[in-house]
Amino acid sequence: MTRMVTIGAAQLGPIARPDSRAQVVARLVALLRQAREHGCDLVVYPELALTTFFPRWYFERQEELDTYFEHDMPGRDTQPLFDAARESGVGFYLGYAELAVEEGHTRHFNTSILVDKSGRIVSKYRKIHLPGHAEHEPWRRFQHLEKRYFEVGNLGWPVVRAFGGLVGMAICNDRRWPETYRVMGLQGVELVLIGYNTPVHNPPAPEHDALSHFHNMLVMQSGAYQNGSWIVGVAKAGCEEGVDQIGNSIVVAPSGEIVAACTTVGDELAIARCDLDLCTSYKSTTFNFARHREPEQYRLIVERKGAVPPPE
Ligand code: CDT
Repeated sequence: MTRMVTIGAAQLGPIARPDSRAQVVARLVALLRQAREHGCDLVVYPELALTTFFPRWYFERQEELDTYFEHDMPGRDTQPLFDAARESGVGFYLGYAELAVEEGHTRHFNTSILVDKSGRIVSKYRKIHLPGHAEHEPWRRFQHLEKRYFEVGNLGWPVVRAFGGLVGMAICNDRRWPETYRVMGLQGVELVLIGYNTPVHNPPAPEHDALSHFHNMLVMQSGAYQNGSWIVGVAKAGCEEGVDQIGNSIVVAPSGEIVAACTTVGDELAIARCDLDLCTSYKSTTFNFARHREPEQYRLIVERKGAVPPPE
């Protein structure tokens, strides 16, 4: 038996600061329609896919910052994407900046949603691993103020039944952390969707710049293999407002192999036919968690604070 899901990694090229939501949504709809022509069930867009990557600037006025956030999803400008999904029978993952009101408090999250083929939101995730810094650091060529502009996500890593399998989501920096995949792996995840915006240049560690593609592939290939899951990682790429961002959007099989990849740094669709049943081969053998994980040992080792016991 096979459970095939055809997935389009819908990479975006740069979004300029003055670009309207309507302009960006038109690009997303064009990619979704292209995906439908190629028989896709699902398209995956990047992190913060509706605007330029605004945490690269320091905003003094909250009202100006809030213009980058969505109050409603779908809202007036994003409704055409939901309509296109329903008309085409193609679901999507979308990253965006969410302004939510919870228990009377206004809250800001870096969020992704999963929308099914009928245009209905079936899952929501709020980014947990926020990179960067909270204070303005003028020495940087560009800022990375995610720790200032967003709160840590409060929804955990939900894994839901959708597209014939168990689907989870993560956002950008989350992909560098093994906990992201393992928390979903422990829920049996078969497909992890990840959008990202990764500058080539990392101001606090420029010595890593030449390795940015390698690290991108390393973390997603490891996460896929070690949890027996498909992973789709999709970039906002290219030179956006003077900052070069990596592309390198990929689809990774549970074997850890890359089966599809974008080759440009513009709007581009890379397509893979993903057999979710391939996960079983890994989840039932090498990574049979019930059989081979040793959580009690991990707990004991952490309690000893990682100290190696003295030799007898
Ligand atoms: N958006 C985001 O999370 N970007 C970070 C930059 C970190 S610099 C190594 C990322 O992990 O790609």
